[in-house]
Amino acid sequence: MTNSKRFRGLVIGGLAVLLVSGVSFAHDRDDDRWHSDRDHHGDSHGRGWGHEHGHGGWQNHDHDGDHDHDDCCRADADCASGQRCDDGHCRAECVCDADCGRGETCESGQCVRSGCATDADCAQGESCSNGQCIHPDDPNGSTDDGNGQPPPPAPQEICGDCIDNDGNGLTDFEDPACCGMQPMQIKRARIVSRGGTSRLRLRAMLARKGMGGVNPTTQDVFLQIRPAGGGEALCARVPASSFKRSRRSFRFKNRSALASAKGLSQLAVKIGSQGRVRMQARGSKVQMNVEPGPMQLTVGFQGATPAQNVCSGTTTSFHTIQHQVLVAQ
Ligand SMILES: [Ca+2]
Ligand SMILES: [Ca+2]
Repeated sequence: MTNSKRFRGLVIGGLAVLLVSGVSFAHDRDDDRWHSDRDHHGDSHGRGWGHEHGHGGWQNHDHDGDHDHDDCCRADADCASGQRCDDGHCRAECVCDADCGRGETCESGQCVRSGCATDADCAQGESCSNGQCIHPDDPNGSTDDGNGQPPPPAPQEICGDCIDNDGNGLTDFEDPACCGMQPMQIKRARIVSRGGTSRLRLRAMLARKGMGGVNPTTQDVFLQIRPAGGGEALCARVPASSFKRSRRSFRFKNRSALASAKGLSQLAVKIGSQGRVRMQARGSKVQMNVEPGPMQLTVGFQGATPAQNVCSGTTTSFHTIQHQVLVAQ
């Protein structure tokens, strides 16, 4: 082959390569444009509201026709926990503390109640104490009731109203909130049921010593009886003004049908040496009705303050000795 023929051959070969490459480039451009159009088509519909394939929701469509969930939403309920629907998209509740309310910080995308450094960190009406926002009506710093109001204070036992105020099952002088209990020793106890009332005879040693400070002419005296674990059967109050004193003996006689005595006709207290105290109580129509079984008996002397209350009590079992007649064992 001559050099001129070899040169023509090379030129023709080069042109052929260029032609083939040009076709390939043109096809690639079309292909790119097709992909671009398809991507644009899919994106523009996938993020719309219900124009694709009749879907009315928040599904995205990729070029393979698959339906994938994205973060679009109409309401907070469409979003994952801890997110909220903001302008059609699920977003974290917060990004920084500034997105949260007063007294809250942003933690892991959620606003949480935080401690405080100054009163300015707390809600209106609260103050910052020991790093916690507290309400003036809630000095212990307990949380509010969810409505911005402090919870009501826990009920306290009121001694001497014959009500279990704090709901712990113990009324007045039965309740340790009113006074400590001296051990009572029953000498005689007899209860005869008479329908709605009972005949009562009771003699007891309230204390063998150390109780000599009681004074029924300055302290109201209470006699309480309740079945163990049950409701109050009797809560009788004899006011201090109803007692008469004779040396170291104090006696009440219910001549005026004193209502608070609940049918007790007599109640006597005698103080012996070394603070020994004995008590008797009786009544023919005492306003109580009890069944056989263990019963708690309590006698309370109400002082000017709860700290000055003095109590004696015991739990003893009553059994039937004859029809409607109960005695302590
Ligand atoms: Ca009470
Ligand atoms: Ca109570």
